[in-house]
This record gives sequence, structure tokens and C-alpha cells, in this order.
Amino acid sequence: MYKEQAPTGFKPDFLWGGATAANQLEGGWNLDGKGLTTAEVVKKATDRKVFSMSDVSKESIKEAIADKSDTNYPKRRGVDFYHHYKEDIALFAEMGFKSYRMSIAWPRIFPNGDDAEPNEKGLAFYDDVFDELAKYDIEPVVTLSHYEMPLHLTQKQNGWASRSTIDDFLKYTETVFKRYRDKVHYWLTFNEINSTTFGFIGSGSVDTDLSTTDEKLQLRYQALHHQFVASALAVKQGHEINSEFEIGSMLARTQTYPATPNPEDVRAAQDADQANLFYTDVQVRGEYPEYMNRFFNEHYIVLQMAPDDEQILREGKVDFLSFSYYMSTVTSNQPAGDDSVGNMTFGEKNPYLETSDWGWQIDPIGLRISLNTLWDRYRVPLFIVENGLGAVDQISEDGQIHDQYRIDYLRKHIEQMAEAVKDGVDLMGYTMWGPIDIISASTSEMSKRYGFIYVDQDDEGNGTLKRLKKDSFNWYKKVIASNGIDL
Ligand code: BGP
Repeated sequence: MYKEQAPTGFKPDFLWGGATAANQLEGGWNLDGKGLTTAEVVKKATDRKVFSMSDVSKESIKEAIADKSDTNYPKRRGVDFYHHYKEDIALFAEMGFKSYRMSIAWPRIFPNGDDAEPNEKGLAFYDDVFDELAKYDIEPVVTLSHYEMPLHLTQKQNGWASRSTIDDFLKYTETVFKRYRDKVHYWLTFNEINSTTFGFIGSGSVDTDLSTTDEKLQLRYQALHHQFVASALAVKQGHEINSEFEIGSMLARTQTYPATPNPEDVRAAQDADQANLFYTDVQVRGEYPEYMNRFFNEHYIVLQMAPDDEQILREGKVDFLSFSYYMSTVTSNQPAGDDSVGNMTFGEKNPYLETSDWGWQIDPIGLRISLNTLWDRYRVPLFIVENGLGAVDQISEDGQIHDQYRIDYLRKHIEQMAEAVKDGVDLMGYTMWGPIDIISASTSEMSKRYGFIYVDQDDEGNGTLKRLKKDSFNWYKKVIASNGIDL
């Protein structure tokens, strides 16, 4: 039925905020009983085009475990939120945050992943964080696993390659669902579940990598199936513990365009888009899409499923769909050259778009396109839980950071979000990525800064950790105060 008024703006209870991940924020990597995460053994990139999240070997794991110093950079990951959380949350509150997306580091709760009992000091830390957020009426949005599988599960059973990891995950989720049932309302199961296509960081298995031999693909998609089952069972488990919980999936959305109107290129772009939406098809619709059967057949992939797995997927559909959006890419029918534009934008450069310092192609309109695509396909509430500009920030002579480039990036993306809302998209909230400078996931660098708040620390982990508001801090405060009108 035609309605006289299309939505004119963001909902009154729109969840404005910011997003982080424990393994990139907290530090305190070996304190109060915490075990190592898989994220803490990835190598640091030396070239902005290098993608370090999958570059892991059994040797690099041994090195990371043997080195107890705080200087081994990957293990230092973070800006010591572990000791600064009250100060940092007060700064988020000063900007007027309505929500704050964060992750619980699984091995803070179960250091080895298969411990008989949880680590009380780890549970107490997150109690303190949630209580601090509650002081300012900031709604936590909690990611259960943000590349933070206990490293011991990799060594013991090769992470998600082993079906027994499902039970370990569910013991962890049951523990935190029950502990925080009255403090947390919004949960996300796996961060960027399509990151399994990045190998180790998604699967937690040293045997999966970026190669695409049928044998490696079999490993990757079997590990992914275990994650799909774990996610569906966690959704069901969460709803049984608190029927009010809203539990979402989380996708790294890769908006892509055909290189030319040549139908070959258009078909290649459609194929790439299905390869991205496959993950949300399973988690939102509750079943494997037919087009994946063709892919599995052509690569001789035979998923080992338990008899009730398909029913589990059907009964464990998520309540909302969250996603990260940074850039768009170009897809052609021709194989991409080696000179990839950036460390996550493989393929050809889009001549109509600017590129970030790390080669990511900046495309605000692509966000509106993605919002319409996801809403049209799934008809569940959408939540943008990552969007931001990683850049090299300089401290000016006046001692300030004038990050107009970040304000411009965010403004243009919020403008397109508002257009999508007018298009009729049901958008729950927006937690920009990295409200405070933290460690880059793909390169382990500190110098790739996203924040409204600058942190004095360099790529080697040196610095005072002093926090400093950038120009974008007060800009975002206005955006939230005006519910997205004053940009
Ligand atoms: C996403 C991750 C985040 C965040 C973001 C930015 O893939 O979910 O953890 O890191 O990418 O990427 P980067 O930190 O590499 O700039």
C-alpha cells in the first residue's frame, strides 16, 4: 500500500557509536589468566599491500608462544584498553555514543578453549566494562569471536577444521550469555564470517591458506560449515537463555562492479557478489543456496554433515544482519593482475574513485547500493558495524590532528546511509570502525589510524599511550546530537 511519507531520517533510537575488537584494542595479552588468541600470531606486514592475516606457519606460532616479552609486536596488539577502559568509555560518552561494538576475547574466558572452568578474572573484566558503559547508557554490541579463537584449539585440533570446536565454542557462548544476560542485548556470532576465505584468521587452522586447490577448498569450506553450525546453535542457545536477545550475523560486505558492460564481466561480477552473499544466505535464510552446490561439485567438495545439521541451520537463523563496509572493487572476466590496487582490493582500479593510503577504493554510493541489495534480498534489520578511513594522521604544529579527510569520508557515507533509509531500508545503527586508534587487522600496524581519538604509540609499540581528541571527535559529537542531520 502506498504510504504518504517515506522515512525522512534515522529512527529516533538509531544506534550511533563506534566499533573495536579485543585483539586490536585491549593489550593485556597475557594478564589475569588470558590465553593467546589466533590473532596474536599473525605476522606484521612490511608493505601496505601485504595482507598478513593468513600468513601463519607452525614456526611463527612456536615463536609467538616462546616469546614472553611484551615487545613481540603482534602480541602487543592493542592500546591498553585493558587498563584505560574507564577513560576511553568516558570519551565515547562525551561524543554521545548510543552503542559501542566490542568483542569478548574468547581466551580471556577459556584460556585454552577447552578448560573445565572459566577464568573468573576474565569474566570480571567484561563485567566492569559493561557496568562502565551502563553508567552512560551506552548499549554494548558484543562480537563473540573477532578472529580471537584460543590458539590452543589450533594446536590441539586445527581450529574450525575440527567439528569438536563447535562444542568448545558453545561452552564459551553459554558462559557469557548467562553471565551477561542482563547487561548485553545485542550479540554478533562471528566477525566477518567470510574471512574463512582468508585462510588461517577465519578458520584457525594452519592447514587452510589462500590457495584454491580442490583439497584446500575442501578444508576451508568444511571448517566454514562447522562455524555455520556453531553460529546457528549459538543463536538458539542465546534465545533460550534470554528470549529478548537480538543476535546477528556479521559479513565483510564487498560491493563490486563489472569492469565493462560486456555480459562476461557482468556475469563475473554477479558470481563475485554471490560468493559474498553466500554467507548471509546461510545465516539469514537458514540453508545453503543452490549456486553453491554447483561450486562444490566443480571443485569436488563434499561437506561432511551430521544428520540434523540442515535442521540446525534452519532453526538458527539470525535476528539481524550486520556488516562492515569500507570500499568497493571492480570485477572482470579476465584474471586479476598481480598489481592489486591495495591489500584488500584485488583486481582493477576504479577510475571514478579515490583511493586510501592503503589502496582501498573509497565509494560512499556503494554503501547505498549495498544497503538496498541486502535489504531487498533478506528483509531483516541491517546494522553497519564497521565503516571508516584508515589513514596516516600527522600531529600539526598546533599539537592537534586536523583529520578533515576522515570527516569527509564519514560524512559522505552517512549521507548515503540517509538516502538508503529514504529508499525504505530498515537500518538499526552505525558503529564506525575504530573510534580510538587501534591495531590494523590486515597489517598489524598502528600507523593505519581510524580514530576520533589519537593514541601515542608507533608501529613498534613505543609511546606514552596518551589519548588526544582529533578534529573529527567534535564533528561526530554533532552528528550524533542531531541524529545524523548536522553533518
Ligand atoms: C575488518 C575487521 C576489523 C578491522 C577492519 C579494518 O576486516 O573486521 O577488525 O580491522 O577490517 O581493517 P584494517 O584494520 O586492516 O585496516
